[in-house]
Amino acid sequence: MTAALLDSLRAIVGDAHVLTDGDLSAWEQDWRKRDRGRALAVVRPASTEQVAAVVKACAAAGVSIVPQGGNTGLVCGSTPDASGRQVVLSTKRMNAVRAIDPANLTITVEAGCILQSLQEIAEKDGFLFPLSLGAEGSCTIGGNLSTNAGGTQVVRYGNTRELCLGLEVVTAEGEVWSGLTGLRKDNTGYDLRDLFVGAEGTLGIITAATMKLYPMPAVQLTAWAAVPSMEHAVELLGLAHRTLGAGLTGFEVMGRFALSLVAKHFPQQRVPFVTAAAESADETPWCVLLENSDDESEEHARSRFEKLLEHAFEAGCVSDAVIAENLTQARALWHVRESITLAQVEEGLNIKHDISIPVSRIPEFVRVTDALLAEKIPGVRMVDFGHLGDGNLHYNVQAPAGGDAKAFLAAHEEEVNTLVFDSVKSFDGSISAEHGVGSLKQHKLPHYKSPVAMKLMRSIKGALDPQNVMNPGRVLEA
Ligand code: FAD
Ligand code: 2HG
Ligand code: ZN
Repeated sequence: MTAALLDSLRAIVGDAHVLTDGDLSAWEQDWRKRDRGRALAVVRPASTEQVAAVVKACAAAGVSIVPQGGNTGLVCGSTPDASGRQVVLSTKRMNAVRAIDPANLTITVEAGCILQSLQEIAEKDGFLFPLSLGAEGSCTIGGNLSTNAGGTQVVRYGNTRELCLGLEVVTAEGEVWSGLTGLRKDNTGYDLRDLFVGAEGTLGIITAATMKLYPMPAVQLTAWAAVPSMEHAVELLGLAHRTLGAGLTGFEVMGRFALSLVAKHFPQQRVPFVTAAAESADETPWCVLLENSDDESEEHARSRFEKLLEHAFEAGCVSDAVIAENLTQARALWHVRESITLAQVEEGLNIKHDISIPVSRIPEFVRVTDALLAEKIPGVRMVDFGHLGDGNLHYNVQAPAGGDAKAFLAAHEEEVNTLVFDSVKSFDGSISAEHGVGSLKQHKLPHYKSPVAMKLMRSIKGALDPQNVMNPGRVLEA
């Protein structure tokens, strides 16, 4: 049976694109190296028709499929399980731009298009594609859509879902749904597009998408501010909304310890207001990175930014600040922010919580949850940072200094997760703001979503994928 399936797959995509031997770790191992599965084969189709044929062949053989884009997901959703019975379907060869419609402000691309390529193609035509995240050099638009990725410009442009107008999808039965309409208005029944966005490959395979473009702002300025407390960071956010209006396109918060890890592991980077030791009480507990996009001129943008920071100093919610003088400085500041995840990798295994809470309640959440954790596991180190403008914190827990991180995770991961997620629930938050559920959190979901929500989700899965071919064990239990 397996040999017959492999023969069919080779006939569909060509021998060279069905990988079964050699080092398959790039497809079998997740980005954080938390999970190493084993694939029956890695299949690399080049067209929607090939994807449909692969799905039909796998479904007929009773073999499940794990769709994979850039494999940068952080919740173990894009790698196979250990059974050796799953096919990884990589979309990487499907990366063409199908169309740009400048009047409609849309671009239609295939699912395997790398996010950074999409940004660059849009920019060449004078447009902005505003999705932006640390993994943009390797993640794909299909993966972004399937996780409904967030990133650093959500405060102005929304998540990937808000940027998507249409999809082409291969269903779990191997049929092609062509929904690449590019329409901004279409009230003709259930929104199929929105079912597939954020489904993490459990309902079908996204093969192409029509995405929104925006006019490129005349100028983008970046500022970095030291703030005395999380309360002050929230106050600064309110001021920024009022002063910059729609010009506020980024508002990131970073804790002192998170930044100290960047200073420690990447000493060539200059981290404003924080040192690698991060021990001095003189060092700011939090920093904020702000981005101001302006359609008039640099002068206009700068004067609005200065006005905002002046008000913030007067109100006591900023203790120090710098505005980047040029693009190189702005990029260096963003690079520090985007390096926190990598600095955490250097520091050792950690427990990630990608949570959202109403912005107004974040300071209290951090205070209460920090205290609960410190009481339960003395010495744990909090790596807090994230998209404060969206109420999204990466509330990550690093093992106590000098300890064995692997042993720490084995002993404490489940209790730390339960403590943090219970606290999130008590603040009316979500246990996954932007990374998704994958296989890492699927067992937690029924505890934090209502029974009715879980029943509806299972009904949708059952209706669209009755054979459970698509990414089983992700989002919902297998
Ligand atoms: P993959 O990892 O390959 O897959 C992710 C999920 O989507 C899997 O469940 C997979 O089965 C499914 N999938 C992939 N392609 C398809 C398809 N064509 N059809 C159906 N299902 C599919 N995420 C954020 O939201 N915001 C951030 O700021 C952010 N920053 C990051 C920074 C770093 C350094 C890293 C490593 C990750 C970051 N991420 C962030 C997480 C990750 O980059 C995103 O989840 C991204 O959207 C995943 O895209 P991908 O192509 O790598 O998808
Ligand atoms: C980010 O915002 C990403 O940089 C990754 O979502 C978060 O590493 C993390 O926990
Ligand atoms: Zn994030």
